[in-house]
Amino acid sequence: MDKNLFFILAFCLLLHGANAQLKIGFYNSSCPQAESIIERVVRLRFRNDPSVTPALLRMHFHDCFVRGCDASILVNSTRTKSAEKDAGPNETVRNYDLIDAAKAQLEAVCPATVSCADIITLATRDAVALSGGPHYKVPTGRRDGLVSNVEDVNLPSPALTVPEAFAFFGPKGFTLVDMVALFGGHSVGVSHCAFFQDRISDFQGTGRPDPTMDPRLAETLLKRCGTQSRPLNRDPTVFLDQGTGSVFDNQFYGQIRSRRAILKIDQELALDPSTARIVSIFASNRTAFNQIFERAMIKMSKIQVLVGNAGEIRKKCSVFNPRPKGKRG
Ligand code: HEM
Ligand SMILES: *[C@@H]1O[C@H](CO)[C@@H](O)[C@H](O)[C@H]1NC(C)=O
Ligand SMILES: *[C@@H]1O[C@H](CO)[C@@H](O)[C@H](O)[C@H]1NC(C)=O
Ligand SMILES: *[C@@H]1O[C@H](CO)[C@@H](O)[C@H](O)[C@H]1NC(C)=O
Ligand SMILES: CC(=O)N[C@H]1CO[C@H](CO)[C@@H](O)[C@@H]1O
Repeated sequence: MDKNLFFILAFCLLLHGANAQLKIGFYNSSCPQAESIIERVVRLRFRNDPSVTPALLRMHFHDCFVRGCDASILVNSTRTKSAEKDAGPNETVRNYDLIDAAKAQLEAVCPATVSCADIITLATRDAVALSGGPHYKVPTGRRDGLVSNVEDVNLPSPALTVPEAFAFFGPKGFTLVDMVALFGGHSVGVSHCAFFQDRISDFQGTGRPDPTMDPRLAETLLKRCGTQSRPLNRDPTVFLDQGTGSVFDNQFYGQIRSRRAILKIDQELALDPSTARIVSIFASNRTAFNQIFERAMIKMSKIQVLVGNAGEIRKKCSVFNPRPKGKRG
């Protein structure tokens, strides 16, 4: 190849590469209303149902930790192919319809422009602020993935130890401090009894509750959930933050310091020597928690993102765009 042509080509690739990244206000000119349309959809929903915040936070986490933040969690399974939605941990992820509603409004104003991955990211950011959490500027420009496999879902179990949990977070670029801040997501929302039932009665075959749990809490939960061998019929839910379960604040950390965590992993954060001090700082300093949480959420929103011409901009978030030719993974 001609040497000059080579350099011109290389330079173009470089420019293109430099362009292809997430930016604050990526839709400023292509769809100036994008962020305000999403904010409005979330605000109207929040008014009737403040649990939209935990629903979106968990959806965002489950999306980003499986194949990156590419909206692969939104894709419906088909007759021949089970998507991420069908994995056990996604059973209780909700509010897919809110993403679809925002997408429909965006398609009407700026067709084929705003990705479903960005809708999840922005909607989560807005919901957190509505629940009392920090409002952060999050970069956009994510593209939607072309693959969603049920077998790819490998999310951590709530019975993990802190080192085991960090084995999930560390390789994705998070520090221990980031990880503890991300668990602050559990400041809002609920858990079904099934995820902690083993802690409240016959813990590890001892015939007694988990000794790391406040006995009064174990008693309350036992009344609500039933025992492990005789759980109550409909798997009920309890707030993960026993202080202010629907407000996004730092009280979750105070609760877990008082042995009032619902999930085993949440309790471990307060007990493990590697994280106890971080928990105590977050418990006493809401500003510090908010700052680190923001930073960690922005980091999470950048995991393995598709940018530039990679992936696609889905027209409907629950189905891949039709492809006349070729295959999908
Ligand atoms: C090792 C990491 C984690 C584990 C094992 C874990 C586990 C769980 C479990 C078992 C539930 C209860 C689900 C249910 O019963 O429906 C839950 C709920 C929740 N998780 Fe996590 N989680 C982790 C990390 C995170 C992170 C990083 C976030 C977000 C930043 C998050 C946000 C939430 C929220 C908001 C809920 C409440 C959902 C609702 O009310 O619908 N979790 N988590
Ligand atoms: C979009 O506008 C905001 C606010 O004026 C600005 O901070 C941001 O840098 C802009 N982004 C782009 C990509 O133009
Ligand atoms: C709380 O954290 C903020 C932000 O990190 C810091 O500037 C402030 O000094 C801390 N406050 C106290 C009382 O430690
Ligand atoms: C995907 O599944 C949901 C829930 O079953 C449904 O409401 C939605 O219409 C489906 N999407 C498409 C494009 O068929
Ligand atoms: C919304 C959704 O598709 N949830 C599915 C998650 O996976 C379970 C099976 O593990 C299905 O029963 C749910 O329907």
